[in-house]
This record gives sequence, C-alpha cells and structure tokens, in this order.
Amino acid sequence: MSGLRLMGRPSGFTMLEVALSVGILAIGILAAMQFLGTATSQNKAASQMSIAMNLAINIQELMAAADYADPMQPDNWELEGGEILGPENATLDLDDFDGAVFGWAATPPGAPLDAGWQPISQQTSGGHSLAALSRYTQRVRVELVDPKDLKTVVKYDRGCRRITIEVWHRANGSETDSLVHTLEFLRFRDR
Ligand SMILES: [Ca+2]
Ligand SMILES: [Ca+2]
Repeated sequence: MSGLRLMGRPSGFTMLEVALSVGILAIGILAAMQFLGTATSQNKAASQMSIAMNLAINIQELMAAADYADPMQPDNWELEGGEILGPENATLDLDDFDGAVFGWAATPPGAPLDAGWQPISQQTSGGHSLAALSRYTQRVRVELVDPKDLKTVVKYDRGCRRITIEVWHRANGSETDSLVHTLEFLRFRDR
C-alpha cells in the first residue's frame, strides 16, 4: 500500500555526512591558520621591538663618550668647526648629535650603526643572519631641560640635557616609517 519502504543504511557516507565533515575540517584549518597568522605577526612585532631596543642602545653607548658640551664653545649648538659626526672626532659633544639620522632615512641612506660607529645591515647570531636591519633608522634629539623639572624644556643651559633616541622602521611596500621604540636619557653637566 504505502510507497514507504524502510531501507537499510547504505554502506559508505551520505553526501550530507561528507559535506559536514568537509565543513568541520575547513573550520578547523581556518582556525589553525588564523592562530598561526596571529602568532607570526606577534613574533614579528616582538623581534622588531628587540631589534629597535638594541639599535637605540647602540646610539646611547656611542654617545657615552661625548662631552656634555664643547669645552671651548659650550653654547654652540652644533658641530664645531672642522668636526664631522663620526668616529674620527675625539671631541664630540652631546649637541653635535642633535638632529642626527643614521640608517635608512639618512642622506644618503645607509644601515643603522652599532655602538662603534659601524653600519650593521644584518642581525646575526652564531654566524647566521636573523634579520635585515637595513630598513631601520636611528634618530637623535638633544634638548635642554630644567634640572629641577626634567619634563620642562628650557632655552638656556641649566646643566641638564635630555637625549631622545627613536628607532623607526619602514615596512616592505610602505611609503612611510613607523616608530618602533624610543629611548630617553639625561646627562648632567660635570662640575
Ligand atoms: Ca657642539
Ligand atoms: Ca663638538
């Protein structure tokens, strides 16, 4: 009478089962890929940060040898006659570094510097290259601050200079640099 017929379960999978399995698999793969993507970009940011911190410290160490001010012309806010910003000068002072740019955004563009004035184009470990450093820029700013209120920039030297070192990075395909790390420190006039 009725056209209904109980059928035994066919062997193999129905289309629905196959479709469901494929769907679940796809969701799993997508989740794994997203996780990997996030992990990779976090890794990249962490490695960029550690590179930038090192590049900032390089300049801080490089400036450690500089005098607070030029002994003959302490108010001269630039390189003194005949000086150039480099290892050739034994007499560099802090303000000689104001506005200095090393690396990618320098003119002409170069590699950022290590603590001994040498350009470094690769970050290496045990002879292996870990990362290219050529797209990084170190920028230096020197300001006079009030020794009694270190946040206040002043016009005349009251015995304290604030040095700001910024490390910028130009991403592949980008037209602009982005600031990765800023290092600030103070130097007081030796008495
Ligand atoms: Ca000077
Ligand atoms: Ca000088």
